[in-house]
Amino acid sequence: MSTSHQNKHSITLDELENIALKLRKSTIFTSSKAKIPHLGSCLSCMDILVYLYWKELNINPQNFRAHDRDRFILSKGHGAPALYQVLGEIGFFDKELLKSFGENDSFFHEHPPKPGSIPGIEAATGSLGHGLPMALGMALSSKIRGLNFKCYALLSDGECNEGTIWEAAMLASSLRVNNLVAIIDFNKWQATGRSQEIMSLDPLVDKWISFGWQTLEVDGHNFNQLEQAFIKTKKSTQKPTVIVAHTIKGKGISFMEDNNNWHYRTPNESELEAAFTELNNNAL
Ligand SMILES: Cc1ncc(C[n+]2csc(CCOP(=O)(O)OP(=O)(O)O)c2C)c(N)n1
Repeated sequence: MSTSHQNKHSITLDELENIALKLRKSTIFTSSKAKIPHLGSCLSCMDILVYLYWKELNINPQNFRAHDRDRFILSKGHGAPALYQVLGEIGFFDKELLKSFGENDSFFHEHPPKPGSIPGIEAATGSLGHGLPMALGMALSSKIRGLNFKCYALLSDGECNEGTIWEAAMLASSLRVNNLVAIIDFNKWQATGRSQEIMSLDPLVDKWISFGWQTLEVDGHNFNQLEQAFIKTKKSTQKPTVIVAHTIKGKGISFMEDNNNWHYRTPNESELEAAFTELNNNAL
């Protein structure tokens, strides 16, 4: 079944599960082939990306420069291999192009390149801490120009150690930028260890509440909970919204789940086969 042209409202949550499964497979395959790291990070946020692109964002891949399109910024830019799969699957570009991922002269880099290089990429990210401030600027421009689009930024928990996140958080609430949504992929790991041990974010939910945001907490692998949360973002008349999404780094592959070695490792042939077998067995 082609997943690219289905009506947003007709697609079921079960279908989203199958899309996410398919894209987990292709992400693992391309990252292994290119030997590009951050698989654990990609699998952690895949369900959130699938929900956003198939159910939430008002972006037409056939008219991806429309002035009033919603903006999505992958602030955790190292999750780019997952985003590329999503953009290719939904029709922003020919998926065949993704075969060049990681090769010399490929458009598809380890992190999202400058806007304009790849359809659907709104911002060059990778240096953590900048996607939320950029999304805030875009959300303000939406209001100033009366265009009424929404802006979304997907952050990682380690990224919330950056001061720029909290500067943007303060400014967004003080300017009542209610068309801004941050989603935190809260997998409790960073590159080199547990977020709790490196620089604790506790109490993360209370921090965002005290910064004046509508703050929601969900299981980031549960499409039903994601749906309920995104419905609430539209009801906020004054505040920006943050969705703290509890996730599992490496989600979907038992030997990668909650194992931070997969921040930097890529699978060898037998691990790749084991990963595919597991994903095939989990198809609905
Ligand atoms: C400003 C900045 N410092 C350091 C890095 C190197 N780096 C890449 S990923 C990462 C941390 C990953 O942990 P987290 O941000 O929580 O994301 P996860 O992979 O767990 O989703 C770091 C420090 C970076 N990309 N940007």
